Amino acid sequence: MIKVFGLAKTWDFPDASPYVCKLVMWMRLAGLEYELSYVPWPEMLKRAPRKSVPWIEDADGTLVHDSQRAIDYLTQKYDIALDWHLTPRERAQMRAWQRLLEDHYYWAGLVQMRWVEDENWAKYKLELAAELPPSPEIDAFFQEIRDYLVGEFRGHAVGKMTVDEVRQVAREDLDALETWLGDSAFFMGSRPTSIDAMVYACLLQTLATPCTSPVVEYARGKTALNAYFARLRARYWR
Ligand SMILES: N[C@@H](CCC(=O)N[C@@H](CS)C(=O)NCC(=O)O)C(=O)O
Repeated sequence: MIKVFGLAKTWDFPDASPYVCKLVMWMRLAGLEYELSYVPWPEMLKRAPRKSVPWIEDADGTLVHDSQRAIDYLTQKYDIALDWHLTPRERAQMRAWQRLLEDHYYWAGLVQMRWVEDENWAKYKLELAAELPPSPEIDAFFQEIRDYLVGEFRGHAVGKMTVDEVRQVAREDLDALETWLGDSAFFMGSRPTSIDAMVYACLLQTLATPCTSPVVEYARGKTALNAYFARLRARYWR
């Protein structure tokens, strides 16, 4: 059995991290059996090979860190055919969408909302710390993690913008996703491919969040994205 390691079940998400949600959705798309285990903060920092989630442990003990490296490894090892039909140009498009979602939307759409905005951070922290005994040490630890994440956000290009500017670029990402998807059943056409895993993870953490944000409201108004999300959820998640 392949083991996937994440942080914590959060709200209606299999994990707090969209990268873990991506990996478990990919395992479902690929038809691979897996077991999801949680290694919450602060334990995660000691156990994760690169101090971040996800990582996997294959049946033979091989450890692979990073959602995409894990997907590439599993695709090769288990001969996964999800993307076989794609042309080199389509693979290049898929790579560009992956980068938009992971290196831009993650920060603009999700990190600002959950880690930077005070009201949403209060909700998120309660969820992240739900399994831990409340104590001043735990509070101090989460303050440290928040400072670290907000520092990373500020060091990233979008973190130099105002709150409203960041929301605007997140909305632009959603516009691009909606336009690209159009009336396709899946993100690259009529069949599921690897990129559906990250599109699904980002939509899950945007549409199904209890956080309040104009970006969430905007996403909930996107017809094609909502229909796509509901379709994937019904087919692969329930
Ligand atoms: N490129 C990595 C990104 C992983 C990542 O940023 N994980 C976050 C959670 S969403 C994390 O573990 N952050 C902890 C940290 O940066 O200390 C992947 O695809 O796995």
